[in-house]
Amino acid sequence: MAHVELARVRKPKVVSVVVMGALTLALALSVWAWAQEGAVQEAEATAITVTPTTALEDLPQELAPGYTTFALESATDNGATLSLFRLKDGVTAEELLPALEEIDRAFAGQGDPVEAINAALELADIVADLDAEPGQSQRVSVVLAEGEYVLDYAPYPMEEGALPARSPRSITVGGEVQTETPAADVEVQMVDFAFALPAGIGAGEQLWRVRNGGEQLHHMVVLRLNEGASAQDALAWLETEEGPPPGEPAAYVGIMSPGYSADYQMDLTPGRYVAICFMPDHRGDATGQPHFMLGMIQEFEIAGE
Ligand SMILES: [Cu+2]
Repeated sequence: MAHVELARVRKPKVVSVVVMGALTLALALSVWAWAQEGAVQEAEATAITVTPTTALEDLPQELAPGYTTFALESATDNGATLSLFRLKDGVTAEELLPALEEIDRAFAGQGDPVEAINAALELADIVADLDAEPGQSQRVSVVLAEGEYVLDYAPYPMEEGALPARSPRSITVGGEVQTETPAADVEVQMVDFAFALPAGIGAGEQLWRVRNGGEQLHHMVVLRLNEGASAQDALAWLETEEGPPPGEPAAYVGIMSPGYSADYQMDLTPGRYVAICFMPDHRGDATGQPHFMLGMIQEFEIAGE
């Protein structure tokens, strides 16, 4: 099955997939698919759910601050992404959209992804990021601060090489905090350039709180390693893209800006896993290298029950 997944090639979503080769890209994209099974649950506190039939103009334009869940369900024949941006002071939603489209073009080979990412980050932070393969769903919970937000929904382009059709919706977050933030089972830190995962993470349903404590964008693709495979094998495979992959996609934590954290309901089986960040080095010297080349690849274990 993994080979079938890997053979599929689709256009990358926004910021997710920069300097990767085709196979790596396909792997990262197919990760979204499996992520769903482990990460999806019905939520009582879901504030916003977007499905293929959602009338985007009917989504709430105002939300209370505090713990909020966003859910994305994709169509059976086409996946989709849902990203939440918090606008910097004085920036409007109308200004953000062209910057996002510039990123799309850069990833399609018409521009410099690092420049395009940094330009967009001048306008907004990435608060949450969902990606659901065809017929799948994914959800994330975040603590919203007051401010002006843009929720951007984009079905995957139907044609190879086409750019996503973005449907941004403005949301104002303000007023009294209405919700409580639950305690997390597992806390994970992402920094430049490493993952800090606690030892002894339990199997089964676990609420992971993943924080970006670095100065660059990060995300986390989780692979379940094949018997006997290691993070070294994963790195070697990512660098060469030769032979079968050393593991299967198991979960996905979306892109987030520095200082943000997001909750994902995981449901991993006991075994050895590797966490990988594909974001390009986009600050300082901005080599554009994927973060896994700079150390952001970490093996970890899910303990038996
Ligand atoms: Cu990273």
